[in-house]
Amino acid sequence: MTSVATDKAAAALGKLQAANDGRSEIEPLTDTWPELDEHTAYAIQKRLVVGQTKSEHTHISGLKLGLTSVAKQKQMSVGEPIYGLLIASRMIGEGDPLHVASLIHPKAEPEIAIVTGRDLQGPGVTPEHARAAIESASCAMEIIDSRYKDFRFTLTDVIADNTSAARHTISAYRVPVKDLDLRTLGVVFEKNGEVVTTAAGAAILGDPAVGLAWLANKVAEHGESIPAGTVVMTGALTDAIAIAPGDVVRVSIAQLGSLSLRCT
Ligand code: OOG
Ligand code: MG
Repeated sequence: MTSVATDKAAAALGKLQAANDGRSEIEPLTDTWPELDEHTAYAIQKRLVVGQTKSEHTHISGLKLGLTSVAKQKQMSVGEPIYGLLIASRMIGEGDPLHVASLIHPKAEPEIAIVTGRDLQGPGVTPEHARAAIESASCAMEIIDSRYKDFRFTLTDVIADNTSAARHTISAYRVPVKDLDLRTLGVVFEKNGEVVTTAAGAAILGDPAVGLAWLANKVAEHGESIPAGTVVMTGALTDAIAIAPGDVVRVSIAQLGSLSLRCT
């Protein structure tokens, strides 16, 4: 990074942190910094999250994929996957409510979370390697909350904003994937007892294992690997839906069970 880019990155970090702390929206970084590149955006993301984990005395608890389904890529007008970092203190325990006023404009999305059982070191990780590295899968939900006004962003904006990550909840029921084909698991997403969207595991790049392989190869570009035992949220299977106090959202996934979240 040149010193000008370093200054811009520091300013961007400050803006994102303030938006997060003050629950206030900002304009996309690229409105005034169109040359923000992917590498710099991931560097900003890392610094943002490390700063947050230090100040909140917590730690990074896993990885998340984003924009891995056609539904999400279309909804957000960004045509490629991204990854972000999960923060332990942002996890909502099963059955605990989400306090909507703690966020800016939250949306809920149904996901499959996996836990790896082997180390994955890119480059060159294939979907077959990744599939063999998935130990278990669980029903999960992510609450995204872009710090950008109206969720308007480009690829690099959303990467810098830790891919809109806000809260996540993962069922404690972990199903071994040995005899499971994640592609064919049916998904039903409900709000207040009505079905809003449906999908199948294959919505994630054809197979969540393809998403995991993409992730292993992508983090390798930043000198990182995925150690055994890593929790990975594999990305929204359908469009995200806005939530408000009083809403109850529920994800049900064949073989993996279901998970509800009450919004207060
Ligand atoms: C970006 C985050 C996308 C997913 O699962 O696709 C994401 C956004 O839509 O704001 O987490
Ligand atoms: Mg997500």
